[in-house]
Amino acid sequence: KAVSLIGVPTDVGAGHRGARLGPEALRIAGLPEALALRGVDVRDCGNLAGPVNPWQGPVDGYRHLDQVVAWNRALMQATRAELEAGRLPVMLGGDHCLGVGSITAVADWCRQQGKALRVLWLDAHADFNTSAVTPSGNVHGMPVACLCGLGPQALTAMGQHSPVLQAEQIRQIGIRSVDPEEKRLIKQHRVDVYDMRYIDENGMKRTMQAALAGIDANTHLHVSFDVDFLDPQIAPGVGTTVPGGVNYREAQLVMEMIADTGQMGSLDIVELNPLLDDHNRTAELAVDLVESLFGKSTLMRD
Ligand code: DIR
Ligand code: MN
Ligand code: MN
Ligand code: MN
Repeated sequence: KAVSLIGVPTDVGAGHRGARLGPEALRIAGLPEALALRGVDVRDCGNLAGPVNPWQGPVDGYRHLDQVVAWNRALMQATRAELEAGRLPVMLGGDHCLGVGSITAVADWCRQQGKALRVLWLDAHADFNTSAVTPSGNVHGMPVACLCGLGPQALTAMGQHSPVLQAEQIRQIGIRSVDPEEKRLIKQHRVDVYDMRYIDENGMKRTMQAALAGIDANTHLHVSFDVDFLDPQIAPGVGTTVPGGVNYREAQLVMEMIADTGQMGSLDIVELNPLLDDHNRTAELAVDLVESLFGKSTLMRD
C-alpha cells in the first residue's frame, strides 16, 4: 500500500489558533516512521501553502471565508493528484474546514472510478452548521453541511458535482456537542448519527458494525478523524474539547474495525492543536491510532 502525507498547516476555520502546527506535531510524533514500519510505502509531500490566518470576526456568518476557500482548493488539487497516482492520501490538518477539499476530491475520484463512497466522520461535533445558524462563524463547524450542499457556493461546488455527498453516505460517530439549529438541520437531512448515548447503550462493537454495514469491495471508505472525537482526558491537544468522549480502548476498536474492512482509501487527521497539548501526547496517541487504522492489532491474533 502506498500512502501520501499532505500537510495542511492552517487554522483559518477554527476558533483557536494552533491547529496550523498539527502537521509538524504529527511528524514529530513519528507518523511517517510508524507507517513505514507497517510496511507502508510512505511519501511525505510536505506542507501546502496558503493564506495567513487574518484572525477576524464573521462577515455574513463566516470567518475568513476567502482563506478557507483558498486552502481547500489547494488541498482538493493535492488530494486529487495523489489519488490519480494510485496513492492513499492522508491529510495532516489543520482544522476540520479542510474536510471539504479532501472529500470533494475523493468524491470526484470515486465517481470517475465507479466506486461507492462512504464517509466516517469521527468527531465530538456534527459540523453541520450554516452561516444562518452558526454560533461562531467558524467554518470548521460547517464542512458536513457544505458537503451536503448547504453553504457558500465556493465550498459546495468546488468539485465536479454538487452536492458532493448524499447524507446517506455519511456515518457520524462520537457526537456529543450539537448546536440547537444544527440539530434541526441534521434531522431534516437524515444524517446517520451514532452519538455517545448510542455508544453507551450499544457498545462500540455494535456501533461500528452498524456504521460499516453495507461496505463492500467496491466501496471507498473515507475516514475524517477529528481528534476531539477522543475523550479530553486522553487527548487534551484540541481547541474544542468536550467531556464524555471515546476512550482509548473504544478508539482502538474503531480503528481496528475500520482496518478489518480493508476498504479505507483516504484519511483526514484534523484539529490537533499542539499549543494546547501536553508534551505532544495527543499527537502520539493519534499516531498510535493511525497505526491501528493501517492494520496494527493490539490483539493476539493475525
Ligand atoms: C460549534 C463548534 N458547533 C461551532 N464546532 C466545532 O462553532 O460551529 N467543530 N468545534 O469541530
Ligand atoms: Mn470536526
Ligand atoms: Mn470536533
Ligand atoms: Mn504505537
